[in-house]
Amino acid sequence: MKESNRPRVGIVMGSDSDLSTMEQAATALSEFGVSYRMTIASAHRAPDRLRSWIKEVETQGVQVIIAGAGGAAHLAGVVAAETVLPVIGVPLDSSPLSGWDSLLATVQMPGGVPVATVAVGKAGAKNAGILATRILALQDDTLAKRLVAYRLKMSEDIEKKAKELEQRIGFSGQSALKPPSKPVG
Ligand code: RP5
Repeated sequence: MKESNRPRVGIVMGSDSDLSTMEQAATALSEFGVSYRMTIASAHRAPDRLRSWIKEVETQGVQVIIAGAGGAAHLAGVVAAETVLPVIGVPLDSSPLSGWDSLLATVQMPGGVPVATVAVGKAGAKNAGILATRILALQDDTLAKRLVAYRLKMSEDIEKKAKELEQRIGFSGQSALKPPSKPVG
C-alpha cells in the first residue's frame, strides 16, 4: 500500500443504521486531512469479521480506532480487548432507551481495558474524529496547527454570532438576553 493511501484512523460501527451518525466522525477527520477506513462489524452479529478487520487495519498502520454502536453496545469494548491501539467509543442513541444503554455499556469498562467514551450521538461522533486527530497531532505538527486554527475559528464564530444577535436586538449588554416579562393576568 502506498504511504499516501495508508489510513491513520479506523472507524467501525455496529450497523448500517448507525451511518448517518458515524459520518460525523468521518467528516471531522476529512476536515483535518486525516485518512481513515470505515466499516460495519458488529460485536454480536459478526464477531469474527470484527476481529479480522482490527488485524487488517493494524497491519495498514491505523493508530486510533473509533467504534460506535447503539443498544447493548459492546463494540468499542471488544475492539479495546483485541488491540492496544487507543479506542474511542461513541454511544449511539439508536434504541428505545435513547442512548442510556449504549452510554453505560460503552463507558463502564473494567479496569485494564480502556475505552475513551465521548458524548451520545452526533456530537460524540464529531468529537471522536477531533479527539483522534488530537491523538495523532501529538506526533504531527501539521495536524497540531490545524487544530489550533480550528479552535480559533470556533471562538471567532461565536464572537460574530454574538455581535449579530446584539445588533438584531438593538443594543448590547446583559439585558438583551433577558427573557420577555410574563404577560399580566
Ligand atoms: C447495534 O444495534 C447497532 O450499533 C445499532 O445501533 C443497533 C440497531 O441495529 P440495526 O437493528 O438497525 O441493524 O448493534
